[in-house]
Amino acid sequence: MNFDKEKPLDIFLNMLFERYAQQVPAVRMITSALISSGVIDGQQDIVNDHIAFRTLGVPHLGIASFEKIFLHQGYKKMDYYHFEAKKLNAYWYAPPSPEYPRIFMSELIVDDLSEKAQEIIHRYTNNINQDPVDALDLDNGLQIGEFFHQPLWPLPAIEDYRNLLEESEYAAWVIYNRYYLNHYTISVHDLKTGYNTLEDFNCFVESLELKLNSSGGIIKVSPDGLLRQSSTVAEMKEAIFIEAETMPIAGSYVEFSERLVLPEFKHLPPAEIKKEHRREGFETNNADKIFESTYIKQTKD
Ligand code: OOG
Ligand code: NI
Repeated sequence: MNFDKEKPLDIFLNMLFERYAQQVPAVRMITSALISSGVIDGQQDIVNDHIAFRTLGVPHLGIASFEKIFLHQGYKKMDYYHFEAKKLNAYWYAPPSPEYPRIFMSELIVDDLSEKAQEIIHRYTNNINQDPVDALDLDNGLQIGEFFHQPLWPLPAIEDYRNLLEESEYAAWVIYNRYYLNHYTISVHDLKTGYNTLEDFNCFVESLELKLNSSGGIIKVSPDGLLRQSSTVAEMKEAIFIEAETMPIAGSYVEFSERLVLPEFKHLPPAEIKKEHRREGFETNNADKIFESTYIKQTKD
């Protein structure tokens, strides 16, 4: 990531990344190991395939609110994805120019949860009676950066967190972590030989003693075979709830993606392959499993 520091998008993406790198040890571990292995000179040499956010589908919040931030920066809304069992909707957004990451934005369909879970969520969000994004100056990168890290609802009670966790691990994650960056994604096909396939990259990550998400297999592959993804399991962090109660909860994680060259561009010499010659977008079945990087089944051991 080598951003022109003047643009609001550069400013808030850097703010998001800085906090994420501070909070998620795997981020710096992987970057440092790539540097000491001579693969890259620094973070700026890693191509960020996409970043992801999670939201709650309640009035004034959710995708309809959150996407305004990115649409204003020139992002284009692309395909829709639905996750029946997890009760989620998602879209991906194409960046205004190729040096910026794609965005994967999902939302919990709160109306589909039990009465009890809805009651818990609404207790936290009921005071929000207008879209908080409408109050932002979307040309002010610093203000947007602060918005991502500023709580929109009170710190949860531990029993509310536990109750949500039982029904929707996604709901529990958002009630605590809010709009923190959920993950960034290292584009492995942009690295050098020995690191530029997901098989090789996963070996390297495992050599750092980081655990990979095994839901649906370590490497998630789209039906066309061209989008391949893996991710670390979110590290558990001791979280502080109201009344100073604590409990370890899932934070954020790191993803790795390999986008293969589309059949119609297979004839191009490797040096001429650009982003637009590779598989675009996302894949419902891959994403469905990647969500589980913060789920207990993956984080428990
Ligand atoms: C997003 C999971 C999906 C992808 O690349 O398909 C995803 C999340 O965990 O919020 O990142
Ligand atoms: Ni992702």
